[in-house]
Amino acid sequence: GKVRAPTHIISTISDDRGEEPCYAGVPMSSIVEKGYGVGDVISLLWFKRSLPRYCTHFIEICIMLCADHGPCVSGAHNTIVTARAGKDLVSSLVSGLLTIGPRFGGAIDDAARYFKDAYDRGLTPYEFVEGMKKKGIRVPGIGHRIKRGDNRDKRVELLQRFARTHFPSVKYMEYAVQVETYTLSKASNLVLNVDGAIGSLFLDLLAGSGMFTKQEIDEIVEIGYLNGLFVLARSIGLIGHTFDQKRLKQPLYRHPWEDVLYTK
Ligand code: Q5B
Repeated sequence: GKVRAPTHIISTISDDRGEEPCYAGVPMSSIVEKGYGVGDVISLLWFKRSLPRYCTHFIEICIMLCADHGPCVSGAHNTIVTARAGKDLVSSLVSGLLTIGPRFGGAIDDAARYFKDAYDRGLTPYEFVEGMKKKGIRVPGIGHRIKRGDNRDKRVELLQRFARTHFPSVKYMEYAVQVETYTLSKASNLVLNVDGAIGSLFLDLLAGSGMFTKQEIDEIVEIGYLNGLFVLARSIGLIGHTFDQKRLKQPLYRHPWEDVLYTK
């Protein structure tokens, strides 16, 4: 029989060889005719399956809520400075994206990892938080520069409200809320932030939807899919900031001397 020459690439998520492209086996015409949204496309290309509507709606809410958070956050600041240096769209976008990491926007995967491990091991919030402190690790998903116990993040409330209404179970989110109650008793800045809310709620989506095996959930958490939600979402805002600066014909940015402490 015919022997297939070894290939250099294996791909399992999309195929463009037929009459129309397919995402995880679903032809483009079905995606359009069935009125799929971006949440469905993410489900197909990231998770390789169609997810129930409440899950794709949740994904879309995450994207909308994280699309931008004003010009002062790290990502937007970098993008604005780069656009004002006369750089092109892609350069301005990636300079903002490169700030996404453990402190800014990129704590979703670690929040999911640590909340899952602590909940599954039955740790009390006290044992979890104090255990992290002993290891010198900040609790991912907790803490915010401007949000406080008496000035909560509306995005977190919106995500929680949606999940409480539509998810079969919100056990990981409720655990994260208990952790927040404990951390807020220590300091008012230690709120559950948007990364922590998405991280814990995505665990609930994975565990409660019945669409993933335990092994698949462990793999998703281990590989770290969830920061991708923030990266994708914030790209929308960073592109907007680039256009805004170009539209406003803003000159080269130079930071004011008065705002620098020059010291030896
Ligand atoms: N402390 C976020 O810190 C921030 C602690 C903690 C234990 C913690 C910090 C943190 C974990 C990473 C995380 C996502 C760096 C944040 C986001 C998207 C965004 C952004 C926007 C958007 C803020 C003061 C005292 C110190 C610390 C202690 C702080 N966090 N202890 N666990 N997690 N969080 N990142 O205000 O005793 O004085 O030494 O790393 O989840 O990025 O809008 O801006 O949409 O764009 O700089 O929302 O919380 O506070 O560093 O001065 O700490 O609190 O040890 O204690 P800050 P610091 P002490 S959402």
